[in-house]
Amino acid sequence: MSPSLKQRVVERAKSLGFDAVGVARADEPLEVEFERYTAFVEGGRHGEMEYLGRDPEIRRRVDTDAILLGAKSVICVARRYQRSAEAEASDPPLAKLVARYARGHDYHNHVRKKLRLLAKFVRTLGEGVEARPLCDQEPILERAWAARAGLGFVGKNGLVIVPGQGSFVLLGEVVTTLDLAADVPMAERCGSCTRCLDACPTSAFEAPFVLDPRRCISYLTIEAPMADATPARDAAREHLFGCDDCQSVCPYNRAPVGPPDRTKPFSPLDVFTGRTLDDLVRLDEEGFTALTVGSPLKRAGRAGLARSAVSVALSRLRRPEGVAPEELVEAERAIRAGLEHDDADVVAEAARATK
Ligand code: B12
Ligand code: SF4
Ligand code: SF4
Repeated sequence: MSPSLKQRVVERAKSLGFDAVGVARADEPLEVEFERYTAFVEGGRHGEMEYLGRDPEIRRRVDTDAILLGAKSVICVARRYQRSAEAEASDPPLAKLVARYARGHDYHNHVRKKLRLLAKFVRTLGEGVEARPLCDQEPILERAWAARAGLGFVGKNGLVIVPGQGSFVLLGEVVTTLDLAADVPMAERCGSCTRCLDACPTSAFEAPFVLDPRRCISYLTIEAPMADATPARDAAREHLFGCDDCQSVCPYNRAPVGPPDRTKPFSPLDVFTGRTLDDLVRLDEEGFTALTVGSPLKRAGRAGLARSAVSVALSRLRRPEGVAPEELVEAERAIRAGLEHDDADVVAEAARATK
């Protein structure tokens, strides 16, 4: 164990643009966190996200050859993406219907590129040192490792909150055979606050810390846009892709934001400018590919994005209080486009407007 090696890792991570760094021991399996995961899957909460039920053992430990045999440390990093309120206020209206992390370029590419560079650096720190970068895709419990690495604490909304930075951060890891001094986990700091639980439009929290994704707008607009969940969809309102409501209200997200160039990759892509809901519903395959190239929105699929656009339109027409007249006109156009869509689920969603 060498604190100086760790210091070099932390400095390199920071110089690559990560906002927080922490280290957890990789050779101690997750225990209580793994039990929570098991309960989650046994309760069927993963819904259509079948991948979450696979490879449970990897979710318990990362020091086998499934991730990295002989791993000693998990270097956990966070990349903040919160932009200033002023910058967000001038986002195109369509972009404002998209979760903050997804308005710009697909963050996976950005964060993975930096993680690869960090792993490359870690390999230079000792003879035969191995290091593997991970981000989002691998079957590991990233929030549990980040919390163990003292990067932040898990809030009642389930998000890792980094004190001084907030929860609008993306997580990544470098798992390595290098033996680094581990950090100490942080105590939870929510206290008696329940703002996130109260703000959730679809009551997706079963209890503090425990989310049922099948009611979460993020799941219903990104992972399973064709899932049958009418009550939750009706409650979703102005959410086209993802949801930030349980983070927007969190007092930890009032921390001052950094200079705009730090969050440039998360500024809305040009494709949002001048586009409306009905434009999304009318996209053909070619148009969808052009719109979503390099964008996280691709994950919803063409019909999925159209269905969510129709759902937003439907909620505007059903509850027009506070909706601007031009937004109602836009909603009517989106419903008409939905009724002519080539996907039966999109047509069925639009047809609800006529009932
Ligand atoms: C599948 C997935 C989803 C699913 C399901 C989420 C879920 N809760 O399971 C859906 C689509 C709903 C989703 C939504 C979002 N996601 Co997501 N998602 C993932 C993914 C790929 C896997 C998560 C997973 O394994 N779930 C299974 C459950 C059991 O594990 P878990 O979510 O870590 O759950 C923990 C809690 O249940 C907690 N817990 C349960 N009971 C208790 C009790 C106590 C006392 C405590 C302390 C903790 C606790 O412990 C569990 C294990 O640590 C991860 C990446 C990864 N590989 O980890 C990203 C990830 C979690 N998502 C992320 C993001 C950004 C989001 C959204 C904000 C996106 C958006 N704006 O729409 C929302 C947030 C919703 C929310 N409130 O959690 C980030 C979170 C960053 C952060 N700061 O925490 C991650 C880490 C991706 C990344 N690399 O940055 N996501
Ligand atoms: S992301 Fe939205 S729907 Fe999901 S738990 Fe948070 S507030 Fe609820
Ligand atoms: S809103 Fe309150 S309860 Fe929810 S995560 Fe933030 S501090 Fe914790």
